[in-house]
Amino acid sequence: MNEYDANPAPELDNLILIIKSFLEHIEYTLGKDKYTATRYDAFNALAYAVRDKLVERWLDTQQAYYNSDNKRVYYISMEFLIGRSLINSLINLDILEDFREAITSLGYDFEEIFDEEQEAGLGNGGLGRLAACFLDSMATMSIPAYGYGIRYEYGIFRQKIVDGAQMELPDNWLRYRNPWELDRQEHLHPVKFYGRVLTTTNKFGKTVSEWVDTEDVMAMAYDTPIPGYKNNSVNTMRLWSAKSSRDFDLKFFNEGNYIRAVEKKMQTETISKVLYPADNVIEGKELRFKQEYFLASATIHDVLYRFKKKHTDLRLLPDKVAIQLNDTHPALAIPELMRVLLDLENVDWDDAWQITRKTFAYTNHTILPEALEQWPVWFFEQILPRHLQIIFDINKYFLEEVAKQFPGDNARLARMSIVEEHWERKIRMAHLAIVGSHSVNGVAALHSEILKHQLFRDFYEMYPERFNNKTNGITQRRWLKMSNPSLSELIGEYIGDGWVTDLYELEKLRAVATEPEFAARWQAVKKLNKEKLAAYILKHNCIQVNVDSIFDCQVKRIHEYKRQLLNVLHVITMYNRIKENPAGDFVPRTFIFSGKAAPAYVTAKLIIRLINAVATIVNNDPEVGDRMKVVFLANYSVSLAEHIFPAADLSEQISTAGTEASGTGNMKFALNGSLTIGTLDGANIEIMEEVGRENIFIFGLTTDEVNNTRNKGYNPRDYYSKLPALRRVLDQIAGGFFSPGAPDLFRPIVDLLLNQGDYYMLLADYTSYIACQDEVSKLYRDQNEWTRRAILNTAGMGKFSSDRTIAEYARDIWGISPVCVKGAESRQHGD
Ligand code: T68
Repeated sequence: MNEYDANPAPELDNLILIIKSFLEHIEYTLGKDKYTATRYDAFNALAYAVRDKLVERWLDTQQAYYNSDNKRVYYISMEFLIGRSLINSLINLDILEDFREAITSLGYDFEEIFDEEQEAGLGNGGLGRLAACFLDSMATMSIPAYGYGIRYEYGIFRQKIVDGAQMELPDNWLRYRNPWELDRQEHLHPVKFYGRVLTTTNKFGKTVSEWVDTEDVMAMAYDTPIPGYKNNSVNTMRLWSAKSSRDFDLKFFNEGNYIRAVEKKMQTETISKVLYPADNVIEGKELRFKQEYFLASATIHDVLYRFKKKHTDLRLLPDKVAIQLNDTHPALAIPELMRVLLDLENVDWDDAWQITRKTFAYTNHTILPEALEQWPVWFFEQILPRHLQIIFDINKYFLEEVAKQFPGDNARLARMSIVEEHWERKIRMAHLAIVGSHSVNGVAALHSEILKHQLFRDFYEMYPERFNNKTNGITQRRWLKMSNPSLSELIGEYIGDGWVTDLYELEKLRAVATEPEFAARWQAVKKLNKEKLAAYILKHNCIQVNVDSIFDCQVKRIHEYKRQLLNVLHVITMYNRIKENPAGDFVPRTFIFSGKAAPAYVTAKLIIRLINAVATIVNNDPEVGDRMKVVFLANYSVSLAEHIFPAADLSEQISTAGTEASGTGNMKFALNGSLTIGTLDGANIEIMEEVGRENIFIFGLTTDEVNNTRNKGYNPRDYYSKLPALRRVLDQIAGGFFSPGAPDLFRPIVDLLLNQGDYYMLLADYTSYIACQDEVSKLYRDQNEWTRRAILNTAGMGKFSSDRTIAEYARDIWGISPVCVKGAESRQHGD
């Protein structure tokens, strides 16, 4: 072969193919030409060109799963907080640079096109984002997995700040189009509601139940491909959308009242309209209950449909199917599987129960009482009457078991019952989930211990083998490689790219943490990222921040237990110190807050107003200058988070010990080289273990101390009397210093702390928090030492890859091994 025989420029061929695909989508998919195509059209054409690439691998993957007949896992979640998909897909398919070159050659600004993508905000916070990280990890690890959820028409609301207060706007994310999804008109399942149960005896003398006179809603599937990182695997996220049934149409439209019929049709379709916007609280609304059953039922039918393509014996189900419940929200899948097995498949109770228990596993994400689901029995009576019978039967057999193991312990029976009998009768969904699963896990070591020894203590005594821990993780593909390209490149230069699929590789950074050139470049990257965030802040908040100040960030949902208010107490303390000593030498800080409050959560919304009110006073005080700025970034979302983490110096993880199940933002910050100031709560403890006690700022009461202090009788007023600096801050808030036009505006906040018991113990932790913040400032003066510790933080993040978490789920809970997918080359060669 001579040089003329070889393809002269395969790269060029490739570019031409990309350009061709892009232009064809502009013309044939979107019906535009170069004169009429907008930037948004360019985004869509690009997304379709990428989707074409995904689809080829997707089909191969699904075929490989079918052929291998390995066990599969179904991750059912009411939330998937996916964020944007374009860059992530380009990275995972390893075609980012080719596409960048091709699209840039057409005269487009690649970054501007990315920014056109609407993000899929189908989640509230940690729980929904965890589900999205898990999808990425499962695909990357070639695990035969499916994410099942709801295709909400409206995702998490968009937050605007108007006069310092949160305003909610609808997130109509599907208004234009969603280029990533494929509608599967053929995958329709009827989901039944209401009706009554007919009980008869069949010819063998067996009691049979039939759920009749139901109102059916159709669940229609929309599939989104989830690519693994450079491995040819593409998994599926299947989201259900509610459509009224044809039967429904016939019944109501034939009645002749056309408008009324259309109205009713719209009503049934509201099931998948909107995501409930509360994080860590449950609003006991009927629509939410219906959403949960809608997801559970459609998914169970789909799972069984797929299982039956290959198998007939339902007793094999647990060998072929694992179902992971993302909190109790989809736990109605347990009685639904029982119902299908008992009533439709004629399986007897004992077998059905064995199958069900071996198939399900439950993850708990919170111990806050207001977030534990309990549905009124009368909801079931009206909406799911057959499920109520089944749950009562499950409970009956379960309590018999309890009574056998703990004879005469009636208090225990009442505590453990799936049915709460006090006041209004309710079904305790967590108890149902524990009893109906073979595995119950918490999401960080401390949290899992609290489950075993406090929240679910009785259950742990009875079923110790069911309880286990799976410390959360995050995907480094999105939270480092994609969102922090400069740092990724720097790391790559020194230790290679192994960390992208094996995060423990970051340990190699320890060896270069003090190498001057590496450290200097590390600092330069951080500065660059801070400059980018500063530009964002200037554009959106009209605040000029000092990029040499500490970027001190607390970004997460606004919740009392997360204690944004404690952070505000520090902000005001620092402000007062500057005012008392204007010529003092202060280490400058930029306090960055971002996060949404549930629309009905009055205190959380007031905290947002307080942050903005404090910002107004501090930022406009000439005496303060650029030593201190307070910024509230509106509309916290996955895309905004991707800007913030790379630019942060300090990560605020300051929840009351024992309240934050894990936290995952803590991991994203540390991965991007921020130092953490935190309590011994959730995964902070494990972060401390991994990065070293000397490389993290720990303060505050421990979980035991919190409990003891509470039991002894905590009096927040003691702190108010004892601590003049704290007293001054609280008096300023209560007295209208930050709300000159409305002096009583923030009084309720101080009232919570001083007169209503300060449930989350901010005042008890104030002194140690402020002292710890002083340590932070002191260290920041020593940039070399700060940088060394920042590098050691990144280096210690290996454990917090969601790949590790998923490997543990797969091994300990699911019993699933990977199914590798051959690449396109081998497909062409037919092997
Ligand atoms: C979070 N929970 C935990 N709940 O708060 C956090 N709740 O510590 C943990 O890291 C994360 O889960 C992942 O495990 C939530 O995010 C919710 O969003 C939620 C939504 C609806 C109802 C109740």
